[in-house]
Amino acid sequence: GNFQAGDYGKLLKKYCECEQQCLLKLMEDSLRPFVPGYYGVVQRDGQDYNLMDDLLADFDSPSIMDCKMGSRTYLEEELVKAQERPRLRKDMYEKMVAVDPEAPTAEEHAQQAVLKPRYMQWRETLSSTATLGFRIEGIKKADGTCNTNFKKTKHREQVMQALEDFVEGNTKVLKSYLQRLQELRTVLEQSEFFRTHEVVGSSLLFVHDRTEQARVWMIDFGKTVPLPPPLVLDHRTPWVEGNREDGYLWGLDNLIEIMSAMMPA
Ligand code: 4IP
Ligand code: MN
Repeated sequence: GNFQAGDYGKLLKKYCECEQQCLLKLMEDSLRPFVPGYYGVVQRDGQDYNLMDDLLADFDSPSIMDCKMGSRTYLEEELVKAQERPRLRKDMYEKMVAVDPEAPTAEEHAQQAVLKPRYMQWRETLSSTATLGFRIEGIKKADGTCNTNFKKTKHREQVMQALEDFVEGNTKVLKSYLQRLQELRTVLEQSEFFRTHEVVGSSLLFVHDRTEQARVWMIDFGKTVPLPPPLVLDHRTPWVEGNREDGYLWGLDNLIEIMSAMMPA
């Protein structure tokens, strides 16, 4: 897999230069409290890893949720690649058919393959990514039960139901999450890093436990890339090819709105 156990409280994640560059910059940015601490590159059995904080270390049987943020989950360069040298993806065709045998077009059925942007866009419209600017990727509860079956969790009510199930009706936990998301939004709106990067495929990691400690961090920066200066993003303007917008803050606005609506009056 992508991870290997580090020393206590630390985590080794398979080296990715893009992620390293982001983590290095984030250590100097106002977003630092919202990302795992980064400690450089280490080697194990000839493989390089980024060493970072294990965000779960301080929790006792944590409940965990991964929300992938943004209205677009692939980099614009994937579109260019798919045009210039199209690569037929059998694996993505198979993942598509497994969810919905009707989803591929006649041509895609004939070639038993799809292009990556087509697959990614299909996933975006099947889930809440396209309509809400975020999607739930997975939830692991304190009792160990895991649910990654959110591919078709699309509508506001479905998302709310999944969030409801995640916090198990605990208003204190919900309130802590909401506060943390509001703080994060304020910091994002002022962050130099955020203004100058396209943030794609990055997740918010939600963690709470029965002590009702609840935190949120930004994770996964493998597709977070610097913009060519002087280009900056507001992360709310709708994406059109070339503008590089990622819909991250639009998604966060929607997530905050949905969680607020879950709070008792
Ligand atoms: C995955 O699809 C995710 O979108 C991955 O994105 C993506 O990786 C994979 O592309 C794609 O197959 P499912 O989640 O539907 O399985 P992420 O890493 O953000 O979760 P990258 O990062 O490469 O776009 P391929 O090309 O790695 O298979
Ligand atoms: Mn992720």
